[in-house]
Amino acid sequence: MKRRTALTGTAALALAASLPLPALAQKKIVLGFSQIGAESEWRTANTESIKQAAKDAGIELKFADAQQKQENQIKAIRSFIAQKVDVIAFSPVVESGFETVLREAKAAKIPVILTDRAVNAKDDSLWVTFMGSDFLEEGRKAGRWLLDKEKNTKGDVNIVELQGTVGSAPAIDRKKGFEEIIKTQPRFKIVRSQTGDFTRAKGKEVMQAFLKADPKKINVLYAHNDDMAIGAIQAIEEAGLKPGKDITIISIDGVKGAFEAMMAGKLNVSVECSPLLGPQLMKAVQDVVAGKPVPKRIVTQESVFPMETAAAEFPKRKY
Ligand code: GYE
Repeated sequence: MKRRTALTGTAALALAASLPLPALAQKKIVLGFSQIGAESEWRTANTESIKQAAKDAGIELKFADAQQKQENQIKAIRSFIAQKVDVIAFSPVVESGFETVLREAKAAKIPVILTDRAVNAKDDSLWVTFMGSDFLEEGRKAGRWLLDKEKNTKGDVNIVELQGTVGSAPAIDRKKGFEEIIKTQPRFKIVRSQTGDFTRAKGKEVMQAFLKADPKKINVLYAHNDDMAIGAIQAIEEAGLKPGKDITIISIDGVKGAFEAMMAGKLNVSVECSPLLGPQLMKAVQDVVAGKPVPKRIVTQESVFPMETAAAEFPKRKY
């Protein structure tokens, strides 16, 4: 017993001696992060992941919530530049209009990391890396699931679409990817398409309007995220219809709320989009500060969860 303790003590001393002193004395990395807002369950999980990962990595996080407004994000980025943070990261609410402020960060020699959503600026030297999902592929997965589900049916399939925030990368690409697949079979028709801004409240409101306009014709709802689908489910029930049966519902994210809806038989499928970007963001921040190379694009790996798999998957879900 005694001998073991002694050995452990020696080992501990040796370990302490081998630690490079400058590493202990190094100052904390400061990361400025501009978050979009708190519009969805996805976003809340993303914020938690980033805050927790910063804590775990010993990185000082300056967190700013833009409340879904681009002007607030631009202000936050300018303030991070003024504070001379080590790295700036942000999730751009929309794709366009960030060049000027990105150039300001570059001029101040502060590296920028894009997380979750992309920008459409031509000059890709304005950011070090972009980490997040492949939204185009998510849209395709949604489309493929629907084509497969309807493979033995005949006649028109009328689809209504709830789009995400206008001008945002996920809204643009999830629409494009879905359309790319369904247009291979002309009987699949998007009869109405409108933004629900990624929120439950807006999803419900727009679905109510869709139902009023065409009460009998809607076969499928394609929602760009789970929250809008959940809002729409309420509207469908209030209209006296059965969500998941009278109207097939497809959405994206795979948050817990979607799993609950699937287990209740009200949502048919959710295409996974992981918000747990915190750990890989902190790793990239550390690498960038250490001058190590980071890949220009880091893609999140994701699955598709049909209703039938929900009960088995639910206990494993982390967001
Ligand atoms: O799907 C949605 C959120 O940018 C991937 O934003 C994200 C999307 C996510 O509000 O729920």
